[in-house]
Amino acid sequence: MASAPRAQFVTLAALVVAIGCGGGKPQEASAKSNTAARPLQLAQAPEDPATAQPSGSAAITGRVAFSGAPPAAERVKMDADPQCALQHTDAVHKPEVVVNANGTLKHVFVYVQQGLEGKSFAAPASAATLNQHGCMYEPHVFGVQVGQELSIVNSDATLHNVNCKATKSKPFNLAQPTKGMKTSKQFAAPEIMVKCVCNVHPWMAAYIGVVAHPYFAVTGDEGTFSLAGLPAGTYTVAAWHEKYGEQTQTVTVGDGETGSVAFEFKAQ
Ligand SMILES: [Cu+2]
Repeated sequence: MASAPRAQFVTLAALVVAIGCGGGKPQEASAKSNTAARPLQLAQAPEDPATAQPSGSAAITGRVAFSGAPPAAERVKMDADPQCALQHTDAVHKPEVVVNANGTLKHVFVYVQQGLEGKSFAAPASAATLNQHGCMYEPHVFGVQVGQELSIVNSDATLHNVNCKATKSKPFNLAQPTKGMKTSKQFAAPEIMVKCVCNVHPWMAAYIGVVAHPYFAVTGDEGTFSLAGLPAGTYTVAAWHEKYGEQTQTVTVGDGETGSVAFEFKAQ
C-alpha cells in the first residue's frame, strides 16, 4: 500500500475514534463540530478488513430515564483526612445514584455489547485519565479501549492507593503518596466493569468499562448518550449502572441512519 493514503486513513481513523469515545467534554465538542464534514471524508477511507476502523456512518443515540424516588445520597465524611476535607466547602455526597433535573440517570455506562464480532479496533493514541481530586475520583464512571493508555493522576497532597480489581486483565494496586504523581496502566481484555477503590479513603470508588471497540459513552447531566461512526448492522446496546445493574436493547441501523433507544432504570 502506498504510504500517503495509509497516512490519511490513520489520521481519519484517529478522528473517528475521538468522536466515538465520547468520554469527555472536548470529545463531545469535536463530535459536534465535525458532524457535517465527516461523511464525505469517510467515503474516501480505503477498506482494511484486517483492522476495521470506526468508519461507519450509522449512529445510535438515546437517553437513560429514571423512575421512582431515588435513595438519599450518602454524605461523605472526610474529617479523618484534613487534606481531603480542606478541599471542600460544600457537602460531598457519594455519586452512586445521581438523578438529573430532567429525570434521567447519570453515570450510566452505555456500550455496544454485540454486533461487532469479527472486527478489531486499534486503541486510540490518546490516553484516558483517572484523576484523584479532593479525595474523589474524576470521572466516577468512564470507559477505555483495550490497550489504551490509562493515566492515573494524584492531584491531592495526600496518599492515595489505586486498587483496581480487574479479573479479565491483571489487577493492580499502586500507591501514589505525593501530589502530581502519574502512573500509566492499560487493560488487556474487555471487562464490564473494573472497579477501582482507595483503601485509605473508603468512600472512593471508580468504575472503568474496558471495551474492545470505541462505541461506548457515559451519561452526564442530560442523561443522554451517542454512539457514532458505527457500521450498518444490528446491535445489542447495553446500559450498566453500579446499583441497578445492566439492561440491553437491540437496534438495527443502516448507513447514514441514527437509531434511537430508550433505557429506564427504576428505584428499588
Ligand atoms: Cu484515597
